[in-house]
Amino acid sequence: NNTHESAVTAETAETDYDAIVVGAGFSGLYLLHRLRDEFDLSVKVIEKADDVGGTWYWNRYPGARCDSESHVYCYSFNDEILEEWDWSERYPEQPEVLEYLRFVADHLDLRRDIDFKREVTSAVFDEAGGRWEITTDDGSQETAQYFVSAVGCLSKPFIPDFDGVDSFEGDWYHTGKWPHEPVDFSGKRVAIIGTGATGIQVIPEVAPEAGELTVFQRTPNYAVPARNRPLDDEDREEIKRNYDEILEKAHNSGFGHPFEAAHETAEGLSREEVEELLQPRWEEGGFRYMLTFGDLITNPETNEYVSEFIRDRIRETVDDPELAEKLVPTDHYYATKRPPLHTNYYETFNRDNVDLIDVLETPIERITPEGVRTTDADYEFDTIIYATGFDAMTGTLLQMDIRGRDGLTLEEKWSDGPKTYLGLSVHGFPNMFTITGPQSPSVLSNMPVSIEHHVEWVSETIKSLVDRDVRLIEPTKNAEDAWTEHNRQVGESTLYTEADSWYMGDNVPGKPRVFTPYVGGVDVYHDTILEAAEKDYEGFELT
Ligand code: FAD
Ligand code: N01
Repeated sequence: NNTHESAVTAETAETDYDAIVVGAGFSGLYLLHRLRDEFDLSVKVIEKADDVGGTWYWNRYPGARCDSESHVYCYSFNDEILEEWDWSERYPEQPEVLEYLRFVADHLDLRRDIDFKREVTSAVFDEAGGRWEITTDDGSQETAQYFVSAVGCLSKPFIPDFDGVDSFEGDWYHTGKWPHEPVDFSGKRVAIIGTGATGIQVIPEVAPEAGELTVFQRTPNYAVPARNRPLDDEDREEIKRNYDEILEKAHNSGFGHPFEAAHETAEGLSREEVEELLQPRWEEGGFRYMLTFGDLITNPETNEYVSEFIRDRIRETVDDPELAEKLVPTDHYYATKRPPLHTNYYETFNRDNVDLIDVLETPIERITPEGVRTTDADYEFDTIIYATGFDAMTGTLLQMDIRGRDGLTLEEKWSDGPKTYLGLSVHGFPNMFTITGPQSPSVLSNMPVSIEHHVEWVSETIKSLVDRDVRLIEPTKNAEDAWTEHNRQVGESTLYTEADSWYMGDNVPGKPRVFTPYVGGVDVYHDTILEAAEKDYEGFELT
């Protein structure tokens, strides 16, 4: 038996709260409601921003918009909220999602238990007291029996370590920490570095306003048309009439969207037959295209067909054939890096004021006071936009100094990559839970669905343990090892591990190369965590 002998036999020491939650985005808001209003527990949420919203508070760049469809990019737990809130577009823009989360916070009277403008700097497990001590940037400390991280998977902006970033004399921004005031690009010489989901949204918005726009691309990306459109009353009524069914489908699907793959495989079909199946999905737009075939991420033959269809559309759209070839991805399978949706992305490269620099051919050497130096030339800019992504999935968690039993830091524990049980808990860190933690479906799903599954599981667990006077819950090392191994095996049975991506930690130099999200499917995963709870927390030690 590998389980840890609890050194603590005394009663749990007094605590300020039953639970302290870090973060007031989708996850933290719902946790607060569940723990406080459903289960009558004492909770404090600590949030470093000055408002709720998380992702939608920070990512205010032009063009920031959801890729999930609005009617499922929301909470499903409250009928009043579902009934009262009306979405204006198929994919909501950042201000609308932020407004929605503000509406939820007001509707459920959440703000009174959130401390804004406080950043958690450390969380230390006090073994003798069987409680967590949480310290914030103002030097104050509070204690709780449970410590729940709701800090998000994409909340630590990443800027490459170019020499001279701070020497740039113009204005510069990271998309994930965008100012609250509008940024004026009119007539300016603007650089955008990065062509991930963010770059692909911001580039078409900045191009018409800027004097000149230069895009620095390292890896060409496959983008599928979003085909956004306004929703009218008829659309909304239709959705609301069928809401129970739609949400039920989303919650029981592989990706948290209310649709599944239309066809099993493209293997054995002719190119013409495949194209006939892809074309209507392409016309519909959005993630439905990705789910034309069920074996997209396990079968290279299927994937090649689906990838080639996108490549052909890029070649059709971009007027200059040489430029088109630079935009055509060939180094990775479609969807093995997060697949973006676009509105006029490829079309933007037909504009006279837009240039593309291939930084694989001519890498960026440094940022200069005037602009960007590549191995080929010096470019001068008034503004640089870093659309260079995030230290994803583990970055924000590890930014807090989290210490478990025997003073072990989470950073030490995860030095070879994250190890968890069910993506929710870590051996050596009793009474700690991670919403959308590594090794859970999280970023491979429509996230509000995965967030609801986690929040419901964690809040019900805490409630049941408090009622039963259980002091500590901690996964066993065996259970953690087995989950980590399972996670690795499922990841390696797909094409994901062949691409350089932030799913694998490749974007941050020095990060261990491990496939981090769980790819077994939202539905399968949800059944797994429910079953563990039903079997009186199988894989956990309760003391
Ligand atoms: P977050 O929204 O990231 O909230 C975490 C909060 O924790 C933040 O407010 C942060 O300030 C706070 N915090 C972090 N560390 C600390 C600390 N130490 N102390 C105090 N506070 C702290 N997902 C989809 O499913 N569909 C989409 O279409 C989609 N679009 C996206 C678009 C963009 C631009 C980005 C960046 C992400 C997108 N996502 C999308 C993912 C998105 O992050 C999730 O859907 C969801 O918003 C995450 O909610 P969360 O509450 O878990 O985390
Ligand atoms: O970040 P990314 P993102 N030199 O890491 C490039 C969610 N999201 O902010 O591909 C030059 O994907 C890097 O190049 P390469 C979504 O989950 C959702 O765009 O590594 N370039 C890449 O092009 C998404 O996946 C939505 O070669 C460098 C770019 O910067 C996640 O957030 C919208 C570089 C970073 O792309 C992150 O997306 C937006 C360097 N040194 C975001 N380092 C929607 O749902 C990095 N790059 C709509």
